[in-house]
Amino acid sequence: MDLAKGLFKGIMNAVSTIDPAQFVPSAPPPPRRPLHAAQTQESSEEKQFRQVFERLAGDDMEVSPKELMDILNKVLTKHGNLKTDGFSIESCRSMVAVMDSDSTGKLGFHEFKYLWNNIKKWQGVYLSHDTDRSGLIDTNEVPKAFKAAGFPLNDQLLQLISRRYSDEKGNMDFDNFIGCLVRLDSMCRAFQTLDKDNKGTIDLDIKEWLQLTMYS
Ligand SMILES: [Ca+2]
Ligand SMILES: [Ca+2]
Ligand SMILES: [Ca+2]
Repeated sequence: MDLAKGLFKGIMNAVSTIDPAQFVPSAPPPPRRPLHAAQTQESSEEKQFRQVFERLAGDDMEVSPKELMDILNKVLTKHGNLKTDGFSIESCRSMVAVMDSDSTGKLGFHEFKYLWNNIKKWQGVYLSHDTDRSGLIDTNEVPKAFKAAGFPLNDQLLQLISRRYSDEKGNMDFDNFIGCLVRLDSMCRAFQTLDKDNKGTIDLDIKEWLQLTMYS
């Protein structure tokens, strides 16, 4: 019990010096529109992406964690400059959970497109901040990489994140980097949604807290 208390206190200390106004999570996915209305307004790029999505998603027109894992790992085989042990089903379940805004358990077109665009953007950040070309983001590269991704974190939070997402040498590989940013981005968006008066604090009851933390 004391251990849990100490751990929680440590996390709260690390987090309490954070100014949420500094974070720039990506813009939230667009609100859902009737399908036919959405499709007629699409640009040619969106139409192309929709065709790709339909192939990936299969008959149910949604991307499951397993489908997401297969897609990401297939794409990775074409990028030898990214070190990774591959996306695990557990990290894909987590990414689907935090991106699943309509609670279907899978990713629909807009949810998937939003995730995909973020992954592409953060892949660029990863490559441009792997300054020693090791294929990994090491301890020295982490702060600038997270800042470039829109999250200027303080040292305490960086240490906390490293404990969870880097190996024992302090190296973060590509799947961990993406998994971490997907979660960080969506938690910041959740915070901003809940912080209705923009005061930098939120008020949750146990049910809301568990909804937020257990489906993530
Ligand atoms: Ca599917
Ligand atoms: Ca969904
Ligand atoms: Ca590196």
